[in-house]
Amino acid sequence: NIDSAALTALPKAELHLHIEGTLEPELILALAARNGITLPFPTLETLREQYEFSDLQSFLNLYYANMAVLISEADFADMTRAYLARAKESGVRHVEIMFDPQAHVARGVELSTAVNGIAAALASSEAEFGISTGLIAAFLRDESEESALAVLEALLHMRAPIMGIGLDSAEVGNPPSKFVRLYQRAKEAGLHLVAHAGEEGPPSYVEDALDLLGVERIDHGIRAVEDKFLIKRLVTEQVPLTVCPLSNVRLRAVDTLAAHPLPQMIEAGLNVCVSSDDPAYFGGYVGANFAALVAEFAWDAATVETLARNSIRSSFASAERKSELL
Ligand code: ES4
Ligand code: ZN
Repeated sequence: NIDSAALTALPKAELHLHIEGTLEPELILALAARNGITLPFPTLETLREQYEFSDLQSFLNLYYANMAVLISEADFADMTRAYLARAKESGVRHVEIMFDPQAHVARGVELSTAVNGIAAALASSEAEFGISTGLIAAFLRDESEESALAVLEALLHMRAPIMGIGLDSAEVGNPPSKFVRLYQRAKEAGLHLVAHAGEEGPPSYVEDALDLLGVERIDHGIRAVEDKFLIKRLVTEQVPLTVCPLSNVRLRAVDTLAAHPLPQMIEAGLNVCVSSDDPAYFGGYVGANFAALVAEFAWDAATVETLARNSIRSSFASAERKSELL
């Protein structure tokens, strides 16, 4: 069994992280006070009582409600800096951060406020935290493709410093086929392509994200294990899967950590790595995800090293940065 200091010292890339999901309850209340916002759950005690989820949607409801405290560039910058400080404690050396532009625009917050606030914190990340960064605009799959296209055009027009696009929010009933034009446009613009698939949705969504959207990475992908032909393909193509064990437990995508498919995914030769998803909501950052896995499965150093190395290899970091971290 690898000890926690050795775990932290291993260079890791976090490839599946929603920055809005890093808002800790304390920061939510501090930002609410700063902005004069009254929340439905205005105390730490009542807010914390809401963090028990039955599925993805029950979490998304709270996640979107809590975003109401993000008003100014400083709010977005403070949230991002707080995440980077926590990520550093987990030994994260590179992060590709998703944000949900449509969720902020829908609340009347300017796109530039969200983008500039997050970008301001990312600009000093290497110097301040030793963490290289990239930004990914994630689109809400329960909204229309037209809405996503309009926001993507606005991001391109303002030359937002994004490296790619993603697809998140309520999966079932919102298949990849809904977003073919969005992904075509992003590819034309030279952006990297990722999408959530196979979190709650069926294995066919994973296949369609690859074939219809051309994604380079799958976020989650755990339900791929239900389809042996798909597993074979994902192994052959070494498609990166960003697996989030504590998220899957808390959103009831799996019954228990012991029942999580990650060990069988590793065994099958899939290119898996570990991320925290929405760490303020799911019980911890990357370090806590690794610690829970090591405790549950009694992994040796070699298994953990493979997962950490996979995360760096599967990142969109420069070849130079990758070789620094490998
Ligand atoms: C998300 Cl865990 C998860 N799944 C889908 N969409 C999301 N947005 C934020 N967290
Ligand atoms: Zn996610």
